[in-house]
Amino acid sequence: MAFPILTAEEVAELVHDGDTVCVSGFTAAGSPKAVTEAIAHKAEKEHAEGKPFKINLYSGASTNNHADGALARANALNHRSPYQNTPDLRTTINSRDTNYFDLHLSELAQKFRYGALGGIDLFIIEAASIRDNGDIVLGNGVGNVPTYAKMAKKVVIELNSHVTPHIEGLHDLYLPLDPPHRREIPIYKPSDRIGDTLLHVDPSKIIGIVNTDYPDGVKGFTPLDDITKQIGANVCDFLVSEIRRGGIPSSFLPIQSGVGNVANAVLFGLADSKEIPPFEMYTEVIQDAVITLMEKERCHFASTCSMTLSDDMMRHVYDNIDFFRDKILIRPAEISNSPEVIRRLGVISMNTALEADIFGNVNSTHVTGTRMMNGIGGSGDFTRNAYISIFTCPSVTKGGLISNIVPMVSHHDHSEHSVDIIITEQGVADLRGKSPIQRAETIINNCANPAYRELLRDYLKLSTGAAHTPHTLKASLGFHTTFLETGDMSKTDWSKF
Ligand code: 0RQ
Repeated sequence: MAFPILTAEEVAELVHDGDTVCVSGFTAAGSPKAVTEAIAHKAEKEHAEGKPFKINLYSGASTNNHADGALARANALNHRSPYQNTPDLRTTINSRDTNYFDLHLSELAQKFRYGALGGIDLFIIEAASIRDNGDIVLGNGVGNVPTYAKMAKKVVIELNSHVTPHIEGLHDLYLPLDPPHRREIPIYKPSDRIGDTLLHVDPSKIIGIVNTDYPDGVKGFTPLDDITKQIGANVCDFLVSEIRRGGIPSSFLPIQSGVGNVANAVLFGLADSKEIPPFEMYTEVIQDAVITLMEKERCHFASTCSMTLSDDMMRHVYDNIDFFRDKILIRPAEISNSPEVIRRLGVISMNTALEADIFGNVNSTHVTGTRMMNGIGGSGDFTRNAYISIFTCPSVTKGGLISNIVPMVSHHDHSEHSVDIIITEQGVADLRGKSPIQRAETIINNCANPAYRELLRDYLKLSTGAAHTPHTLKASLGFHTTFLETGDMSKTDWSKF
């Protein structure tokens, strides 16, 4: 069956106010680029005529400027899940023009299959190639593709000639059964292949193909600064000390690493360490550093949900795809982030906090407890189930006006029960086996910036009477309220609370 060739605008005409649209990919990798932009233009036209037009958009993680960016600028998003990192969408989320459902990434596909989120009107898939029977070679990211393909009423393919068709074979697509029939996901090491390389789509649902030629548009990294390098070095020192004392097997364990400059610094630190053997990753995103480490034979395998690589690095991988063919598997988000598999493999998780409190709770999402930054992403999937869960952040932000170690986090994403280790450029706080007051002493002494240590110690002294966790509720958000009033947390005066 030859599928009709459509323009993005022709597809957009089939989308109506209130429709639920799902997209392939995970981060900018593998997310569609043309149809979403055409839907945004349609929304602008409808709004200009005084007509309502908003869609519900579901993805694997964040998308890109062509999807989240364009649709947010057109104020065309009603519901959005599970993750985003686009400035324009951040604005419509915080103005409450978009209803954002911030969710653990492993859970969205099953929430759809369990019927919690309604049906899917249109599914847009970015593909490297398509066969007449509807079999598709996906692009650089998978996300929730198998579930969306199964449930969608209509499917459109964005056939992106920028993605090499030789990517075929890197994907491993697997759809678990739903309870009460679910069995274990049979992954016993990161490189276990359990599913199909091709996505099978019922050809009768495919309305056509839109031809595109776009890179994913992932930006390269800024050079590492002294703070990120020191955080990376502290993570490596911690992991080496764990290997030495037998806490981590000498053969090492698979690692998960979040996104951003700190994550890159940590990976390069691991690569340089003489005592850490070549390692495997069981993670959701691989960044440029992983490719470099594979070529240096420091990382020998990565199970991921996407290759979120800068455009130059992506081209390098395409040009050398046979080298990477047995080193990378790209899986659906509910498999890459499966709590069951993460727990079984003993994954060491490394994610970034906006702020952590002295008792070990972490806020990854809300600036001063109210404004959404990005979302929880996969950090909770990994943290809660990790062999050792690590959070990193600089000790201060905005030139020291904000302490990232606070008396009480202003929003809770990861609780004291899930967070094992906190690391800043100041040092390492190992929270395992410690009571709240012991954790507070360790975090203040080892991780807080010296400029804030006395203030944090003085906060603990405010607590009188019997208290397992010595909070003083009326002062617990004193750092944040002082920052909102004066723009400087270090001006906190406990006598005022
Ligand atoms: O602001 O952009 O104005 O400079 O937050 O902070 O230090 O650049 O760190 O880019 O690694 O992001 C937690 C947001 C960190 C990210 C978070 C300000 C700071 C800066 C960014 P500017 P940095 P990063 C894998 C796992 C949740 C999802 C996750 C994140 C900006 O890592 O979204 O882990 N994590 N997913 O100045 C006010 C504070 C602040 C603060 C930093 N305490 N108060 N502002 N900033 N701390 C990926 C996926 O799941 C797909």
